[in-house]
Amino acid sequence: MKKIPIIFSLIFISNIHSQSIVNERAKWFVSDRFGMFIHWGLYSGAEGIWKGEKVRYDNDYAEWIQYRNQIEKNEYIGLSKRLDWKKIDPEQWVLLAKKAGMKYITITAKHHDGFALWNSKSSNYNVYNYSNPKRDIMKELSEACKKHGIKLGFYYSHWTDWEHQYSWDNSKEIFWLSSKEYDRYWQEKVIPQMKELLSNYGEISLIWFDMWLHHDETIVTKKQLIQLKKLIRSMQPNCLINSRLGLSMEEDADVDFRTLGDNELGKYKYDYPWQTPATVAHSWGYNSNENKWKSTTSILKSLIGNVSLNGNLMLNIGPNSNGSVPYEIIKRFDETGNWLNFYGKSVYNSGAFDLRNDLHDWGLTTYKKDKNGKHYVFLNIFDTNPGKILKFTGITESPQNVNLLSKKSKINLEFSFNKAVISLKIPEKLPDPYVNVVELEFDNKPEVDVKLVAEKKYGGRSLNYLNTITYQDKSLMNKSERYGSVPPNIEIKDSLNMKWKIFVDKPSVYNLDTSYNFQKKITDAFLSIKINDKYFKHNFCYTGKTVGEPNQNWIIDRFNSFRLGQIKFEFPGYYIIEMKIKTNPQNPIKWQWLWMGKI
Ligand code: FHN
Repeated sequence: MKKIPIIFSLIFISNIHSQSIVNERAKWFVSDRFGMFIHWGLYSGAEGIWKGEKVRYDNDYAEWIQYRNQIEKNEYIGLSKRLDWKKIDPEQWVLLAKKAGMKYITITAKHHDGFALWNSKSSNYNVYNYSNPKRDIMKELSEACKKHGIKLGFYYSHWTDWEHQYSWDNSKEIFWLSSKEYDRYWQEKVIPQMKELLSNYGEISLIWFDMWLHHDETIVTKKQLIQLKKLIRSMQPNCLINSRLGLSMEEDADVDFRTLGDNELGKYKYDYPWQTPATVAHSWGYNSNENKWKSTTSILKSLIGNVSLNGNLMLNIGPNSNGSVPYEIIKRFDETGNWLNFYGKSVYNSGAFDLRNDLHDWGLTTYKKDKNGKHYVFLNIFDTNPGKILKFTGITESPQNVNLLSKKSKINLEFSFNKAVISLKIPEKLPDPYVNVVELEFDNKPEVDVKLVAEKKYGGRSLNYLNTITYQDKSLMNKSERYGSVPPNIEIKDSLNMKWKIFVDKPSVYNLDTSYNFQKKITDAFLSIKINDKYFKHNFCYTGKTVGEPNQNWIIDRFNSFRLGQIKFEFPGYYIIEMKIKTNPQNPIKWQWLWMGKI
């Protein structure tokens, strides 16, 4: 796949938070942050089981049952009789979204099975023809969304369609399909159906395509995708389009937001809009065998985690054959909505702060500027036992106010500020069982020092390859291996110099330890450290091997920790730690970290 530099045509510098590459259309999207995904269709009548057999394939995606269990079309359509048309009520889905604090809904108007959930004039294979009484689910949903102030988006499976004779049905590797035939499907079904969806259901906030490969790797041509995109732009200019159209954000600056992989949470901060589609358990469509429900805390952490990197979360429900959703979902959505009612400030209209989001170990930071021009940095505390004093490193000016948010009223917190560290006095009992939020209030956007390494909960600092003063390229690191028993490390075959910056807010003494793997017994490889005028030197020692997993007969390189000495900081202030590692290609070192443990 070719990489083309990003040239964004419509650039809007948001003054709400720090996300800078957002076009006019997508302003609402980066404010709303939290949406509902709905997977519902004929497959919901099967509920993950066909003729007594569970859906085949280990991912248990119940909406794939027609394809996985090789169900003939005429039998599959019979599932429409299992759908309980008296009970199915799309308004209930909208009310659930609202209660959960979600601001938009994306529904599978047509999933891969090719069955349209509206009265489609371009294909008989639609809900109107197979419901009793005749229903247009998209009409009902769009009306309910309008009534309750929720934005509506349509999921449309454009690439894959298991119904149309000339579409891609995931088995064309065996059964040949020409580009000309595929284009027939495109012009006969995709384009006319898209016209219907964009004409008959009022304002559509987004079209969510689901081609998880770049178009180069599929039968779809760029020309077809551009045709589709132009159609949407001409019929509903405000409607957003996601990157699973098949054109990446890099290739086409006119794509509005990037969709990460299924359940793939953000790892990096992006300045353009992006979103994770996620499930509460695993399957998207209702699966009666589902049993791995994510907790409310983990849902909140996923949402906050994405917002702390400028991202959105769209969380899925799979209603069953009578349109209702399991209690497990209702419970979690109630709890999430209840949390957002009180702490939603840190999520809605908020985004990434200017410090690294993994700087602190107590949780994650989000940021916003409110309507009155006040700036808020939110400390979303995931740690349920953060201790009496919680330290925030990196802001170099004192906040005007520090409040712990709570369901009753804000609790003003005592705090002290020392150049780059804000120390907050945390009450013995925290108000929230899921995630607690402290807001730091400033009149102006606070200045930061992005180079600092923060103190861990128990007073130590872990200095590694990724938090040095100069940015280090993560791709050069060895990833963890063997189920994580070999930790991530940087391999040094010659020499490497690293520098870190810390701020010590009180006189203190630290032990210095380092962890590495080294497989030579006699060597001149060494590590040296300089802090102020003090030097530490260490000759690398043989660390050997160890058994990776008891009784499983595999052996891994050992990473051991070695004490280098002690360092005393007599005065508060900024300090630079310089480390040099020297070896040669015959004696490579896999270095992990330098630990400064407060005594
Ligand atoms: O195959 C689909 C799957 O059924 C589901 O719709 C998800 C949602 O993101 N998208 C596809 C896989 O990535």
